[in-house]
Amino acid sequence: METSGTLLKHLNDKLNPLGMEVYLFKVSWYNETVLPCFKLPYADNVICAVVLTVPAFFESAFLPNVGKLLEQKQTKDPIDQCIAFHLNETVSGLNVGDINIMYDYEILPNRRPKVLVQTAAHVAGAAFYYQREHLLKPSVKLNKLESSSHYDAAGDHNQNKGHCSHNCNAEDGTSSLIDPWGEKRKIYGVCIHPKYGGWFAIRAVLVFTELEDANLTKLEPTDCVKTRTERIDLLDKFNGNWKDSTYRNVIQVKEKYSELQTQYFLTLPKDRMQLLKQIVKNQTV
Ligand code: B12
Repeated sequence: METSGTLLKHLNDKLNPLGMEVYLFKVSWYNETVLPCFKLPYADNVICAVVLTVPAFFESAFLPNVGKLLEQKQTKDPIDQCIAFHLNETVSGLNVGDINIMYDYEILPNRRPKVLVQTAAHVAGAAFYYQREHLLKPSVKLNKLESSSHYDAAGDHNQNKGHCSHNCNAEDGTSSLIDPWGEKRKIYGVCIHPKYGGWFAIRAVLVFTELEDANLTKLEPTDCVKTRTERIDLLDKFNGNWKDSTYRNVIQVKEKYSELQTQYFLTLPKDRMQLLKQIVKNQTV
């Protein structure tokens, strides 16, 4: 039977060379953070892994297999198919019992996401999840009672819970209660990776349902967008102009998506097959 340490090593040994990163967390860390309607139905010490794809994924794992993917004539999105293939292959043969793999795009019959991958990335220490609440003061510690979650316990959208009662001041001297977007506008949060800024995606959460570790060490996410001004800028860019990708560059990054990868993701899903056929044609000349 694997321990959480040997499991993490196995996952990263297999997935790092493919441009994927893995971070572990306990169910309790996630469940303590989200509203009841999003909780995962597992015991507190059950081990989970959050899986990211970083810029190298496209060239290391995806492009080399595009030819094969096209031959299979699947209806599933080719990137999703590629990720599922590698995750299944990576966990096959592990002696850990039942594994529940939940992908970022999976939605429950009640139309809620199966798992909130940004929260998972934050609690696992993979990438800091910046939300509207982080403007209240620098490095504010959120907790579920103070945060403005978008659903209440019954799962309804709730946009009026965003006010923190603290009268804390931001580092630039302005009142923490001033929210630049006003009460009504919905502002989505975004995770920033310390090495890749916004040039990554959070693809899946694996639940190792029979593996428990009460002593798993908690890795804190790196807070790399520190000031209120930078955080406003980040959320403005993510919510206003995400298509221009400037939100991804809010910190100095070590590596970003190649031109081809950027072109691929900016292509409408319905036109991606055509682009892939062109890529395969170019690979063979
Ligand atoms: C539905 C969805 C959308 C919807 C709605 C967005 C939303 N955030 O609600 C729409 C279609 C608008 C959308 C758009 C985009 N999306 Co989108 N989307 C999702 C999806 C599938 C679910 C998000 C969701 O419904 N959340 C529900 C709400 C309630 O969650 P929440 O706001 O985080 O609230 C929870 C937290 O606040 C937590 N909480 C409470 N207190 C505290 C305290 C702490 C410290 C923490 C950590 C958490 C926490 O509890 C709350 C729940 O109870 C996720 C993937 C996933 N499965 O998570 C991708 C995801 C959020 N999208 C993503 C992206 C990139 C985009 C787009 C740029 C398009 C794209 N794919 O390229 C645009 C940009 C947004 C925009 N400007 O419009 C990325 C974000 C990556 C990142 N770096 O953060 C994700 C994670 C997908 C991925 N594979 O990486 N998206």
